[in-house]
Amino acid sequence: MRRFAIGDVHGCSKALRTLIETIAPTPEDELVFLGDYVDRGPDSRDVVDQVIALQNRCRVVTLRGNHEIMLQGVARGGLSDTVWLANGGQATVSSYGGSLDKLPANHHEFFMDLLPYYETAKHIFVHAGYLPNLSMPAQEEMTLYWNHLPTPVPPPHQSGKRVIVGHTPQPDNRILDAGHLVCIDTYCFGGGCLTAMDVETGDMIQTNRHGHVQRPPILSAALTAKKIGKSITKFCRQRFGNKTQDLSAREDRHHLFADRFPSS
Ligand SMILES: [Mn+2]
Repeated sequence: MRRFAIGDVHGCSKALRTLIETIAPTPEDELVFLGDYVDRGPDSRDVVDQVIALQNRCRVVTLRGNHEIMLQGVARGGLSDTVWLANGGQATVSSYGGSLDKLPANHHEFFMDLLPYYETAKHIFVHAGYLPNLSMPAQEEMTLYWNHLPTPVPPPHQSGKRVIVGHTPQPDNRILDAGHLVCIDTYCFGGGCLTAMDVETGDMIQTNRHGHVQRPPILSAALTAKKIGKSITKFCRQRFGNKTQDLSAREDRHHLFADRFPSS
């Protein structure tokens, strides 16, 4: 059994489709979604459809993000939609054909059933963050859903469990890994990528909003270094090829030395 945490999808349905295909979950695997399925990206409706369909394929844990709170506040709570529409909600409304009245019943159920956090023996999964000295049931809504991670990040949670969060966008497709706290929101809708992390092995799968698999940053950095190394080697061979060989010959080295420091 593998357990993956999946960061903020934000309507990036192509990224999610490729991510799920790449994970290729079996019925024993567990996928924990950290919330913010909707808003900003192009197809929130399709994202929700995909997550619902996934429930027939493997174990799926779906957490609530602040964007689902805003959507539900508007769709069911009678709240004004002004703030939400300006914060990515317009894209969601468009994906539902121009009105939240067109939300299917199973989508309403999906949003109703989202969890505030999820705890396993070794991990806590939550959308935004935690206060270290409070048990998870005692956490406040602002902490669970809304506040970005402070700098420096909070100390370990009192349970000693590693906490996996989304919500605070991380630049350059790199997750934030403080050991006791990991943030895997890698800003998919804004040009970054969607991250899935196997919480046992640390293995990561990343896809961009066009649905392409991204190379993990460490690997691509290594490849870049290799490329640069190769081109430097090639340049040196072309420019200094023979001389380099000459220098390694003992006599010539002696000769060179003699030129620089004339004995007379
Ligand atoms: Mn969020």
